[in-house]
Amino acid sequence: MTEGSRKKILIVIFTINKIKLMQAKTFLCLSGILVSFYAAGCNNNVSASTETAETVINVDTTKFPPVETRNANADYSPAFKGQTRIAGVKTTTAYKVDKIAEKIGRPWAVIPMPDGKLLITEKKGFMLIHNADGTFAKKITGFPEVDAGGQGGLLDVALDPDFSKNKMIYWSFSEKYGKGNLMAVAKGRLNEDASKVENPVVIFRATPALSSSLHFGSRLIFDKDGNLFVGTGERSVSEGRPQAQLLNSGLGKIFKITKEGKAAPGNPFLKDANAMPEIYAYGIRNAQSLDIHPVTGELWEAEFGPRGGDELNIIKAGKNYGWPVITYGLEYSGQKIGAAIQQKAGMEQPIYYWDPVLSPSGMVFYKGNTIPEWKNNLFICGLNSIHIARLVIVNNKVVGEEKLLEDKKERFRDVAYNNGMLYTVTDDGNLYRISKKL
Ligand SMILES: [Ca+2]
Repeated sequence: MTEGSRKKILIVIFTINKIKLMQAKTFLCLSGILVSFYAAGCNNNVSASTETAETVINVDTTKFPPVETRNANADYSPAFKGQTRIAGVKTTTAYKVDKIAEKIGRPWAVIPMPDGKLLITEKKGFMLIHNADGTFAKKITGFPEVDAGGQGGLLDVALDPDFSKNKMIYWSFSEKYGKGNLMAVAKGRLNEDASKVENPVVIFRATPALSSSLHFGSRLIFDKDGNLFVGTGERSVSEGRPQAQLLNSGLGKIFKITKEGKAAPGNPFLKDANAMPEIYAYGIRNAQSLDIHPVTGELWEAEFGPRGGDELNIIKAGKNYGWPVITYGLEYSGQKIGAAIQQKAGMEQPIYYWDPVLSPSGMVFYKGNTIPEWKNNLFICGLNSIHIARLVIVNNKVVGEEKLLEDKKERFRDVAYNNGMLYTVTDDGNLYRISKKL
């Protein structure tokens, strides 16, 4: 962001605070004009003008240095200013962090249910329901066997958009298959007392199977049309890595499938006879973070880089996200990867990257207004980095970064939003609630 555009933002904030006193109808009319004014003065392309003015209220991106102060692993330069090590921000609204459950094993995912309870997956192959206050409610069994070990197990879960009526749930897991294993997606119906999943059936497999306990991805998220986005990895073995670039392989991809596991209508490679029709985007290393932006409706993804080069991407149909051809990271040995290039025509740039790494696991947009400065901010769990990254985003660019919950010194595995609060689960088996201090 340029200095000039920052000033314009501040003018917009000031004006909006003043006009909050006006009648709602007048406010709506004026804010449209103000947003247009801001958009016109900004160097960035504005794809979602309604996002802009609201997002930056109370966020001052001029006070603090970048939160990352360590040396980078690679000596690569970003493709554009602000692609890494953005200015630091600090939340000014008072909030509290409560540990509301502990000793819940190895949780991998947490999502809210329509009644406010939390559905938590457990890597070993079952799920738990906890009440909103953290107390244990149910253990759900009946899932097909998982190939546990390493990064494998029962991984993500998503509720059917019509869950209240049909009680269908979808989950991803590592499955023994052929001579190896792979990431599979299954669905089943939660029974009446929510203790068992009925009629589980695998609807999709990210073939081919390889022998590896790593890089299964995965995340699941429904789009507004009721199709399911699925992110997976390239299995972190030499045989799998180059397949991230191959459209006839299910490794290192983002898929879009129907509730039956078929290619979603409109998928970008439906007419390519050599491509898996379920592929939505490719060139992915290991996607463990997906969410849909609450204003733009676009799919956002975070993925693990190797040593350095963790990425935040906006996933668009048919696009190539570059792995392993372009990357801001190095091999774990310190060697350069491939031709050691970071940009290439026809390959998408991450909108943000980390070196040293964040190790991004689950992520979620803060979709409410309870903590106003967090509205539409992105919260990403860090594993090795033992914090939750808060990213302030304006016009699809990261403009501020904050480290949250550093004092817990835990590996954050997944984070969910519900009713103005965030819930996060850790590898130590703790469930935390982050809420506004009243
Ligand atoms: Ca990439």
